[in-house]
Parts: sequence; C-alpha cells; structure tokens
Amino acid sequence: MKSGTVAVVGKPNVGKSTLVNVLVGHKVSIVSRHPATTRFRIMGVKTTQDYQIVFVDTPGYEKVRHKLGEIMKDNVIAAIEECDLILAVIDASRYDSEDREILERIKKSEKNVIVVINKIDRISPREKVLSLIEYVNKEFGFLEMIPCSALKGENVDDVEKTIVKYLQEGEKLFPPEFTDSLPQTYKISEIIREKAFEQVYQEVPHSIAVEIEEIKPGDKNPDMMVIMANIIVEKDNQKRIVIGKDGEKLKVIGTSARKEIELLLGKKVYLQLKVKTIENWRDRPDISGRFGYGSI
Ligand SMILES: Nc1nc2c(ncn2[C@@H]2O[C@H](COP(=O)(O)OP(=O)(O)OP(=O)(O)O)[C@@H](O)[C@H]2O)c(=O)[nH]1
Ligand SMILES: [Mg+2]
Repeated sequence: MKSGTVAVVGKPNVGKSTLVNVLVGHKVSIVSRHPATTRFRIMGVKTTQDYQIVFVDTPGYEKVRHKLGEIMKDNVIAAIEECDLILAVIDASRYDSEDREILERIKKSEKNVIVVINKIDRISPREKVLSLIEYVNKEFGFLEMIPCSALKGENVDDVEKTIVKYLQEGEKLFPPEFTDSLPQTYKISEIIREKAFEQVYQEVPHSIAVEIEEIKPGDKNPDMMVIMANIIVEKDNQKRIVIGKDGEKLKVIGTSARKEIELLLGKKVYLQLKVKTIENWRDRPDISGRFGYGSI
C-alpha cells in the first residue's frame, strides 16, 4: 500500500480545483470562471486497493491585497511545507512571470514536484505544448511534467499514475470511504457562494461570503431540510445588486443552489436566503473566521 499527501498549487484560475475534483471523482471544491475562487485548503481523498492519495487543493497563489488574502497565502505555504509531494499546476495558454514566482517558491521547498500543464485542449497545434514543457524544464528541472486537460479528462489518468509512482509505502491516512474533509455546512455554504459568484461576479467580485444560520428538518415534513443562510457583502450597494430588481437575482441564486444542495443531501430542501452587509469583512479576521476562512 502506498499513501501520501499532495498539495495542488498554482496561480489563480489555472484549474487546480477542477483537477482535484476529477482526480477524487466527485466535487470537493467549487470551480468558477473567475480567479481566486478557492479560499482555503480543501482536502479530497482518493482510495484504491493499492494506494491512497490525499489531495490538498489550495487558493491561487497571488499578491496579497487584504487580510483574507494573507490568510489564503499562509494556507498555500503551509500546504507546500506539510505535503509529501507537490502538484504545480500551470495553464498551458497562460504561462507567465506569476507562474515563475510560484515555481521558484516551490523549488525552495526541496520537495518532489510534478508540474501539470493544464488546459491543453486550448492549444493548437498541440506541438506548442512541447515547447512550453522544454522551456519550463530548462528553467526549473522538476521531476516530471505532464500535459493534461482537467476539464475534458484528457491524460488525467497519467497525472494519477505519476503521483502514485512518487508516493511512499505507507498505511492509509483515512478510512477508505472518506472522500473529503469538509463539514456539510461548509459544503452547503460553498454551493451558495458558487451560485452567487455565477450571478454577480462582475459587480461584486470577491466581497461575498456565505454564513449558514440554521439547518433543521422541516416542522411539518421532517424529510425536508430547512436551511437559513445569509449572503454577506461589504457594502449596501452590493446588497442591492445581489438581491436584484424585485428580488430576481437572489431568486436565481437560491433556485440553483437549492437544486445542488438537494443532490448533496439526497433530500428536498427549503432554502431561505437573506443578504446582509458587514463592512470590510475581508479585513476583519474575527468576522472572516466565522465563515471558515481561518485554517481547517
Ligand atoms: N479549457 C479548459 N478550461 C479548464 C480546464 N480546467 C479548468 N478549466 C476552467 O478554468 C476555470 C478555473 O477553474 P478552477 O478549477 O476554479 O481553477 P482554480 O485554479 O481552482 O482557481 P482558484 O481557486 O481561483 O485559484 C473554470 O472555468 C474551469 O472550468 C481545462 O483543462 N481546459
Ligand atoms: Mg480553486
């Protein structure tokens, strides 16, 4: 039996969470078109007869702009330092100095590193990927470089095989049925955040957090779950945007979140969403800690 922890690290939006989700085989981490979606370390576990891989998905590594950003960056560094192996993800169509900075930081850790060149489905002709591999290899000389497309599932099995190649012999770290580290309430809040993000990203980029106030079986119908949650924003004008004209936006967010939460819980759900303003919550660790953005 082989086992170990793998930190998945890279610039925002390169596809780290998408890759972790396909490798684990279900949705562990929310994904979006927009950078800085993942906010702290998220663990997903893949267990087979022969091995167990514990993936640690991390927030995109980038310049710190607020207190929450600092916590996010600390989480990436802790993941790098604590893991057995690093999966450094880059976007085949967007390799730049930010990637280089991260790769340099990773190199310093002296860990085994596999570089995943993701989004190759965007590259044509495919030979272009080869020159990127050659270039990065010359610069850093990491153990392995694997091109793949997490979105299309292309070559993802190769990524998995290569990880297993570098895992040490060891016992399972978690029971085989364990697939992720997240409490149910956190998953529910992340689903709501993902749907809100889809609707209002342009206007309210990163000021959204979600707080679950209550989850309980329905009074009349105990098979149904009643969930009360607050969408937190930083300013009153953002609150108006999230609610939308005649409550339209909030309704769309609520409906799509409810459907996915029903799938997660395997039950009917009554979801009540409210929108609240808490000024500058991202700069207030007392507040952001409440939404689970400390460390886990
Ligand atoms: N074309 C293409 N798009 C991809 C691929 N993998 C991920 N994406 C898309 O890239 C976007 C970002 O994906 P995420 O998985 O959220 O990226 P991330 O690296 O976790 O981003 P942060 O959490 O913000 O750091 C989403 O729109 C994905 O659908 C891929 O292989 N090909
Ligand atoms: Mg992510």
